[in-house]
Amino acid sequence: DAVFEEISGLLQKGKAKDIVVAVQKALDDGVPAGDILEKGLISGMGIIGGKFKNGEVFVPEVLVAARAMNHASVVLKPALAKAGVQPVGKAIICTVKGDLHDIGKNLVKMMIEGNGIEAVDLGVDIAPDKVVEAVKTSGAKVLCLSALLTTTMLAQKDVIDALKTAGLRDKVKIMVGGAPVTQSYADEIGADAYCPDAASAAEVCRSFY
Ligand code: B1M
Repeated sequence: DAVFEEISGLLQKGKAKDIVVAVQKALDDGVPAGDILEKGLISGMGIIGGKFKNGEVFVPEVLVAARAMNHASVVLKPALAKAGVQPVGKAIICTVKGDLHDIGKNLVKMMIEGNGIEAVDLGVDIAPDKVVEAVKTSGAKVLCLSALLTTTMLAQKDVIDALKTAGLRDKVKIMVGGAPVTQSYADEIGADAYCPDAASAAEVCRSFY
């Protein structure tokens, strides 16, 4: 589809201003927000990821693409959110210690908010003790942990262990996600759920309320 190819191309080139215009136009033309996200933005970011891996592009190109992604997401947010949903509760979300990737986390945040859950976003590179503190004080029933590196996915386990040590493991349902994470890894570290994408994360999160 030409519209998705255009959006994917603008993302790969990191054209933040142009992509905002293109995404808004697609929405105005009635293209579903979920399709713009999956077939345009996430698909474009996947292409950049492949080129990054092969050494065809470098960190600066990936950063401008990430910036374009964040700009485009802001335009999509109202369309992804279900109109007039009242918050039913809170969920904590963060990217784990050592990891700075925040695009997936931000998408999950947008989608859970769209499903009527208030997101307590701790940010990126969050140490286990910060998460423990948030579980203690926020009153959130769900905790979402994002990790994009094979090295930092191990920090998801550190968070679960820290919560056990603090006697708070049963206070929250723990959901894990991010590109290297799998169902079997989630089972191994004792998470309550693994979510491969933001849409399923929102569904699963909602099911805990
Ligand atoms: Co990085 N990076 N990066 N990077 N980067 C990857 C992850 C990599 C796979 C690229 C590659 O080599 N092909 C590779 C990891 C290799 C590995 O560990 N096996 C990698 C590397 C190596 C690195 C650095 C080490 C590079 C370096 O400096 N030499 C460095 C590490 C920095 C750090 O974190 N300490 C680094 C840096 C960066 C940038 C800063 C340049 C930038 C991040 C900018 C930002 O986030 N603000 C960046 C980017 C953009 C990527 C790629 C290209 C794209 C990631 C992304 O945003 N995808 C990525 C390659 C790739 O994934 N193909 C790559 C789009 C996003 C929507 O998908 O995050 O998977 P994703 O989220 C999905 C699902 O996973 C799920 O839902 C989302 C939407 O459907 N999900 C969850 C995510 N979190 C969830 C949490 C949940 C549930 C679902 O909770 C319940």
